[in-house]
Amino acid sequence: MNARSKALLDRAQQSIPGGVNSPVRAFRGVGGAPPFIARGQDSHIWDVDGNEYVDYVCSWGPLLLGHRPPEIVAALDQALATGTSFGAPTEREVELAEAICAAIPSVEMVRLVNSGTEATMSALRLARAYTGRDLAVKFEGCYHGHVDSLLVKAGSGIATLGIPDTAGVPRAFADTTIALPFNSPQAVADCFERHGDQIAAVIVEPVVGNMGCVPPAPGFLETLRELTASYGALLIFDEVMTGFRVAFGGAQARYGIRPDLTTLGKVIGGGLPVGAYGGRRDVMSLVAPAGPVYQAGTLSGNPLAVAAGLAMLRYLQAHPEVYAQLEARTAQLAAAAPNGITVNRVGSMITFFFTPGPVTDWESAQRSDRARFAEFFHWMLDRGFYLPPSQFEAAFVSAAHSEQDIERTAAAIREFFSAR
Ligand code: KE4
Repeated sequence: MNARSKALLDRAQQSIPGGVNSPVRAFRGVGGAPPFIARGQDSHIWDVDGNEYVDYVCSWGPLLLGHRPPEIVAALDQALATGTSFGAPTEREVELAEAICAAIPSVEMVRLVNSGTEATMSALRLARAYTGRDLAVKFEGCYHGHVDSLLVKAGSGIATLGIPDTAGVPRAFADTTIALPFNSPQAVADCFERHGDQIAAVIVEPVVGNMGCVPPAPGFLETLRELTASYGALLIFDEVMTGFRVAFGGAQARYGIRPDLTTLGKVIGGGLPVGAYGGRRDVMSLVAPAGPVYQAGTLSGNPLAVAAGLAMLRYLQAHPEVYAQLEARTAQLAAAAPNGITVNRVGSMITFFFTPGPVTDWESAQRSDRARFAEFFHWMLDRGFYLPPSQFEAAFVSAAHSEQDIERTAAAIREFFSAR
């Protein structure tokens, strides 16, 4: 029953494009109308019609501790008591910057922004300034936010909607980006042989979440590190999704790679709008007002988002056991899938691809049966399990997901496949 959601969608579409403030929320990838959410608590959300769900979207990654964890709610209450925004430096921003730098050794300096898109846009501008070069290399199926020049063969909502390459991006911008197959070291080597002296940076999701979850093949990240170093390009790890999720130090800690720049978001905001970019001190020192690379933001480092982010990072630092729990519970979900379904998982990021697989890049991800995924999605939704509404997205498990949540979800997954 979702009469109120349906009515709200009709109403929303009069004043908001598609009725949503981010395309993937519109369920275009799975059909049907999205439930409008009324509230969340721990691992559950309730829609405006009173339906309850176990939430595996978790706001697309930020809610590593689930909805309204007490530590973050308390930090927000405390911050609210002293103001919401000053547009001036505050001590807590320094504490969050220091916490990020302490957690991720490659990040010697960091700048807070308001979204992952701002982070990747700024990191790319910085890399171009530092190298004096224009070209960027990205990978098909990876999504780095809606940065004009990076909306080339992108993943996430672009892949979900099947938009070849978004309208409104001038050819000249798109031509500064080279898109290569993920997990293809030879393609990268050939590209550097041809364009190496013009490449400012390689930007990569070290564990892809935006074509669905696709781990790096052994040696792939190492190849990116070696080639960028040898040709004088910068390696940017886009850890907006993986940062503090696949490990406290992010994917770079998990795979032992030291990028030149790292972009962050999601978890470091604890559910409020925060992004960040950081890395080598000699590179970051070019950022205004210390250097000539301009980047700014009215609400960058705002007290509420920083308070939530700081509470999140401090909790994770004090409770490292969270990561073992996330691994174990997400592995239980993975085990529920039958043969013929490819389950890719890294930590608490997981995707059920409806293809025998393996799924190692965008081409193999696209072989998935989207109609079958949509059927699975709605079968699960009708039974109270809220998965990402797209074959090309990662699902997320939080520390709030209980053994019972996981067991019930796994049972539903097994029942779906046993019945068809
Ligand atoms: P935002 O601008 O949405 O905060 O971050 C952009 C971004 C950058 N880099 C990576 C690796 C990302 O995953 C994202 C955003 N992720 C999507 C989920 N696939 C956000 C969900 C949405 O677009 O509504």
